Amino acid sequence: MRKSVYDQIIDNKNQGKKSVAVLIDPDHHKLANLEATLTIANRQHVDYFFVGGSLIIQDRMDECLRLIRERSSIPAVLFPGNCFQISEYADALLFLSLISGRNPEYLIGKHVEAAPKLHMTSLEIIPTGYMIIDGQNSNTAAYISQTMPIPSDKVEIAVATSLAAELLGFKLLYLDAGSGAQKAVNPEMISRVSALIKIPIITGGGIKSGSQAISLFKAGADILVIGNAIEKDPSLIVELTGVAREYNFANQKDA
Ligand code: 1GP
Repeated sequence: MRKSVYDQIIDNKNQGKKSVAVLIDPDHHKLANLEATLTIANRQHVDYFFVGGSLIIQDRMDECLRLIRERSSIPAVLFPGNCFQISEYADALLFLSLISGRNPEYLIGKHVEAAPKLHMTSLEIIPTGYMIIDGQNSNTAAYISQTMPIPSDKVEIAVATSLAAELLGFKLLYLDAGSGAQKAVNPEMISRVSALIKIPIITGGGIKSGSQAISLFKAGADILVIGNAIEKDPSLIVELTGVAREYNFANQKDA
């Protein structure tokens, strides 16, 4: 039997293994493009697909996930922008609480609305502390949630928020500069957070190159999420997974 997604993430963290997740926004992907991305992702052994978007307008979530299931054995993890983005065709769901903000709807309100439906699914639910970090351009998630991102130079706020998330029992932390961010999360912020917390760290938003990926891995990020740059050029998957493999080869320890 396949390990749960979270057990896999923890095993990887214990072994010092870094991972790459390809973000699929069902609104952005035409199915033909998605097939091309899946082919490269399979060949390059991408670790996860994250599926979701801050504002999905067309209802193509199930269609996308069915295609992923049909063509790939890579786990599909829902990264929902709202409580309608729930699908049985995924393996797991990041149950996101927007802890960088102070909007009760995104801290607990939407969760109460989604919980009865989630309870009836077989999805693996992973409670995740989600932080929006300023990525130097407008951020759809911040706009929709009516919250303010953490400024990118306020490392101490990100550290304190991360510590609170771990103490509250969140199982993952996600520091997100936002889809299409001009500036990815500062490696210095990741490094200060990862020095103090034990739960795995996901980061994404604005990652476009292997060199950025290396700095974020070195700083302590466990999973990098890349969406826009791969939508524009799916062959970037080769570079990013190559960087992760090299890093893992040089740094991996026994569990
Ligand atoms: C956004 O972290 C993800 O929530 C990915 O961002 O599309 O900029 O890679 P990009």
